[in-house]
Formats: sequence, structure tokens, C-alpha cells
Amino acid sequence: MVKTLLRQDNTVEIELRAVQRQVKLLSGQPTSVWTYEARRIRGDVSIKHLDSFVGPVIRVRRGQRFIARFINQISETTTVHWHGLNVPEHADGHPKDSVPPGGQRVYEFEIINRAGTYWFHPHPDMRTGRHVWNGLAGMLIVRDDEEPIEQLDDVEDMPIILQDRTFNASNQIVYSIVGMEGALGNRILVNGRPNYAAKVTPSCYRLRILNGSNTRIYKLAFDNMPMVAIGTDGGLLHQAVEKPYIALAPGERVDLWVDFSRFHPGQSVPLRSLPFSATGIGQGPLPNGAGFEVMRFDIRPGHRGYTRLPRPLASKIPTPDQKEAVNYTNPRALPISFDRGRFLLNGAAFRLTEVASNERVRLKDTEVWTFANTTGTMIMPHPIHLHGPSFRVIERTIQNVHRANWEAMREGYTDEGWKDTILLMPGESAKILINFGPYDGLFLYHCHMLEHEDQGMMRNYLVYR
Ligand SMILES: [Cu+2]
Repeated sequence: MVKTLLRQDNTVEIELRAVQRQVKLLSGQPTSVWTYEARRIRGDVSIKHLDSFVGPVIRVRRGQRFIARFINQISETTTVHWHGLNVPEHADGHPKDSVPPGGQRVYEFEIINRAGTYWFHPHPDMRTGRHVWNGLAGMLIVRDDEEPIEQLDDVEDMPIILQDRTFNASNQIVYSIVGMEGALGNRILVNGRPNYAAKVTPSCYRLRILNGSNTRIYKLAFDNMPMVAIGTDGGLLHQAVEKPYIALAPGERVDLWVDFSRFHPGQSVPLRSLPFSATGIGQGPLPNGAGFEVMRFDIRPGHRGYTRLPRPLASKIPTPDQKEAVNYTNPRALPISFDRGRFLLNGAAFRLTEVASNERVRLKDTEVWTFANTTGTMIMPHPIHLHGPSFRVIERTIQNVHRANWEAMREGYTDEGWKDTILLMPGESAKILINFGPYDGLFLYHCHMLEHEDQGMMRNYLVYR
């Protein structure tokens, strides 16, 4: 009886603070960081802090009413954006809804997204790159009682947040902008830690990998073992797909299924980022496109859990049909360009609440949008992120002059599933299909290379009734 009553209260309430703190990351002096601290107030929610600046990892369930009482205790105005979650305008963390130092804001929304790996980070006007770089980013995992794989409680479920940072001689984080690319660190951190090694048993694991870097793109691979993708930005795939490597640009997530049962205790399995090339990148001490070891999995003796994936993984994902779009014959064209030293979207820079005439969409309409990364005196990769509903990728095309570099990256795209962020390599265009709803209001689309976003590579779109 008591249990039934508890289940009926579907509300989760947490307190979330942005604070400045010292953490011990390297040998010697502690590092001064900004970080989120969260605590449960009520409801069925788990919060795990990661013993670094990044985090926490918050686990919620689809269908819950989520309330985050945010308290800004850092020295700058900030916001909290729930990346990938489809939430009302007032809860989206738009820069216009900023929280001053010492201020508070309640973010309240229903979790309507599919089960999957989402995240949260600041979104203040022109300062997002610095806030994330200083340490503000956490993971938000949505589970769903209806998905078969979510029933596998014994499967090891491992958050892996990829970032890079540069530290000075006294172990402090240095905001290191490299040319027109953005902030690129010379050290790779996983879950906020350098030289990261995860202890695993010869069993199967679900890795929830988030690229929480400002600018760095990863081409993730194991040695002599394919990547088995089971989820994308917007949750689980219907069936697992094997890929030689995974392309993961800033903001993107992928869920991998890894079977360590083929290894023996004592072995160490590196996860690598393979080298790749593109125009516009390649500067700095650890350039974008350099190859390196991301982390290791150290095999320890221990329990052997699941060895086989459930089939299907999750409910079927409908094949996108662009004929459903109201603008099927005339897709909305939103080109990337470069003008007077900065990148633009839709030919214009961000202004706080400005919406152009071609940035208005009707609530409940399905539309085709085309992003083209094909013009300008400076062309480089850009991951484009849409706030609001997840979308599907219908088609990608490449200019011949950029084809060779693209061919070395495109097999790593995870276009089989729902996406909220897609990488556009130089010379690439992508058509996406979006159904707008259930919320009307003002939402953002932007480059998720955070310094590009801060320089204005971001626009509003308006969903109107
Ligand atoms: Cu960009």
C-alpha cells in the first residue's frame, strides 16, 4: 500500500549549485574550478558526484516531473541548459533567462525524452566556453521502464565524459584558444581525471560516452575490435550497429556495448582517438585531429555478467520520411558562413532575442532543414546543435574537393538514431527532419564548438502556434 502511494508521486526535486571549489587533479597544488554540486530533495533520483570538476551524473526516469532548484554561487551570470532534453522555453537555459551571481532559478519540466544519455551545462551569452572550460558540465541519464535493455540492471553502466584541458605550472586551468578553432587543451581528461583507467571485469559494459569538450572532435576506436553502438544522442537504437570507429564531436553522445569477456585479467584495453584530417584544423600543442590514447580499461578478475545483448534493444525507430515535411519540396536552408573573423549561421550573428523571417516554424509542423558547410574563406568542421526536439538525419552530401577527409570520418556517424547534434565536416551538407513540439517558444540552434557559439555562431528559432 505504501509502495503504491510512493509510486504515484512522480516528482523529482533536486538542488543544484554552481560553485567555485578546489579539487586535487594533479600531483602538487589543487586546482581551482567551477563545478556543479547537487543534492536530492525528494523523489526517485540518483545523484553521483565524480570526484572532479565535471559531474554529477544524475539518473532520472522518463515520465517524471523534474524540478531543479538552481543556485548560482559563482562570480558570473550563468544558466543551466539541459542538452538533448525537449523542455519548455522557460526551462531551456536560454541566455536571456540568465541567473546573476547569488541568484536562483527553478527549472521545472517533464522528462518526455526517450531513455538515453543527456547532459547539462551553462549557456550564458558569450561566456559558455569559459563556464564549461572552468568545469561546469554534468550528465543526465534518462531510464525508461519499458525498454528491454533498461531491465538489465546487472549490466555495468559506465559514464565516460571526454574533455581536454591545459594546466599551468601551478596546476591551474588555462583557457587556451587555438586560432579560429576554439579552446583545445593539451591533456585529455576522462570524467575530469588525467590518465584515466577504469577497472572492469571480463563482462559486458554499457559505456555512455559524452564529448563534453569545447572544440575537440574524437574518432574513437579500440584495437582489433569493432565499436558496437547501441545508442545515440536521443537514446537507444532498435538494434546494435557495428562501426570501425565512432565520430564524436562536441555535444554528441554515443552508447557503446563492449564485451570484455574476450580479455583476461591483467590485460589493459586502450580506447583511442584515431588521427584524422580536415581543412581549418591542426594547430596547437595537441591539435584537433591528432591521434592519442583516450583512456584504458584494466581487466580484473571478477564477476561475469551479461554476455549477450537483448534483441531488440528498444522499440523501433521509425524510418524518417521527408515527404511528411510541410516544406519537403523547398527545405529550409541554413548555411554556415565566415565573415569578418567569425563564423555565422543563416548569414547572421546571434542577437539575444532576434528571429529572422526564415527562422519561424509552426508548432506541430514537420520540416526539413538543410545545413551547408560549403562556403566561406575559412572552412572547418562544425557540430550543429538544435534545442527542442531531437531530429533524424535524412541525407548527407560532400563536395568533391573535401571527399577524401570526409570518407575517413563518415563511417563513424551515428545517423541511425535520434540526434540533437550533428557534425558537419568541411564541404558537407546535411538534411535533417524535425517535428516541432510539444512546446512553442523561442529556442536556439548553434555550433557546439563553444567559442564559435560565444562569437555568435548561434541563432534563435521561434515555434509559434
Ligand atoms: Cu563551429
